[in-house]
Amino acid sequence: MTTRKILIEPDPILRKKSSPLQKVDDQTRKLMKDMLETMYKAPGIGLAATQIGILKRIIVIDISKNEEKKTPLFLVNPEIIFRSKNTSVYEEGCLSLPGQFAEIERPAECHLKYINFDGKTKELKADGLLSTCIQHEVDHLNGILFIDYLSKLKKNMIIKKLLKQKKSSQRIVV
Ligand code: GNR
Ligand code: NI
Repeated sequence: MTTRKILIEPDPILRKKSSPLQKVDDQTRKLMKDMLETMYKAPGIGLAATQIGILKRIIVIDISKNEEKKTPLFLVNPEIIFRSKNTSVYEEGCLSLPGQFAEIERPAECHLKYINFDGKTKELKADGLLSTCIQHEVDHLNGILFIDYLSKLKKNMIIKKLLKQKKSSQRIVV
């Protein structure tokens, strides 16, 4: 397995819409394993292919806390087929927005249709953190970041800060 580089906002690739896959083949499975390793290493609880610069509709998630009992989810072509009217608020972070956190309100429950690691069509009912994480990741596939739900002022402040961090890190010559 190989870990990949995670793109940081502002990056135009993070704003692109990803395309669905025709099938889950060995190359897809290799990519999903690399995504999972990249996510665990970061560490994060979810990762969209968009974040490593691959514009395909693939997500990996593992919200388990226990390091020993890993429960990875591989989601190909995820489609949210139900969103609850009631909402919940979570403090969200994003590996593409390092050091930035904000409370985001989203539908509390969602139902998902997707293709699993073995290429089978499945459905999943999610609530709590898993529901939030799924919605956060599906947003990535559509070029949306959680800062898009904040006021223009807050969003622009975060983007400015990240750009500054990027420029200063680029000045360091190894
Ligand atoms: O690691 C992550 N934590 C997190 C916390 C609350 C809501 C969403 C997330 S996803 C994030 C990893 C990430 O950036 N996925 O795209
Ligand atoms: Ni994210």
